[in-house]
Amino acid sequence: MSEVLTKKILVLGSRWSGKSFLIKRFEDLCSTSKISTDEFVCTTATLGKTVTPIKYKRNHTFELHELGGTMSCLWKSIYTSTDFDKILYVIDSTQPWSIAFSLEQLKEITEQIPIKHKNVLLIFNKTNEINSLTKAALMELLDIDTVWNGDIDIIETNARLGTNLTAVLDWLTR
Ligand SMILES: Nc1nc2c(ncn2[C@@H]2O[C@H](COP(=O)(O)OP(=O)(O)OP(=O)(O)O)[C@@H](O)[C@H]2O)c(=O)[nH]1
Ligand SMILES: [Mg+2]
Repeated sequence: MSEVLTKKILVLGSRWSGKSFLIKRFEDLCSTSKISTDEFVCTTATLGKTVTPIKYKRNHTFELHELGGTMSCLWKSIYTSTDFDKILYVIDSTQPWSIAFSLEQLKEITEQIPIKHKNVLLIFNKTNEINSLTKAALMELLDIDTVWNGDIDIIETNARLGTNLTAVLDWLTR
């Protein structure tokens, strides 16, 4: 019987970007294989860290470690003291003013811990909202091609509508 290894996933991103909402959606998807998009989901700002275990398909288990955006001054003590397999970095596509700072922060983090770029996923969340920027506009704004040499995976999601959630889970299994 093959052994099921639990991957530790660090979930970061500015406050209000949708980390907790996405995690709630992943939990629902993994436990019931469907999500109810008309259900009202309430999240509150995450203070410190939350750890959510999820089991995906038959043989993938993940621990999602979310660090709340309001406590970003404490992030370093956490991400440097634990080994994470992958990082999900959530960006709010409706808030272009917070994005440049977010990306600088992510770059700094990836220089401080031994994680390969292929294990970092940028999530453009809240896409398809009336005030969201397109992927092309975000990539230009973030200068992705220069800063990351095009060497970073990006998935657009909408936690409210449930768009591309399985694409993120599949990325985690790689
Ligand atoms: N319209 C829309 N709203 C979203 C989406 N994802 C999250 N939200 C909303 O954005 C708000 C913040 O979501 P959270 O998941 O609490 O944000 P967070 O990143 O965990 O925030 P912190 O814990 O403070 O760092 C909530 O009101 C969510 O309902 C989305 O895809 N579309
Ligand atoms: Mg949160």
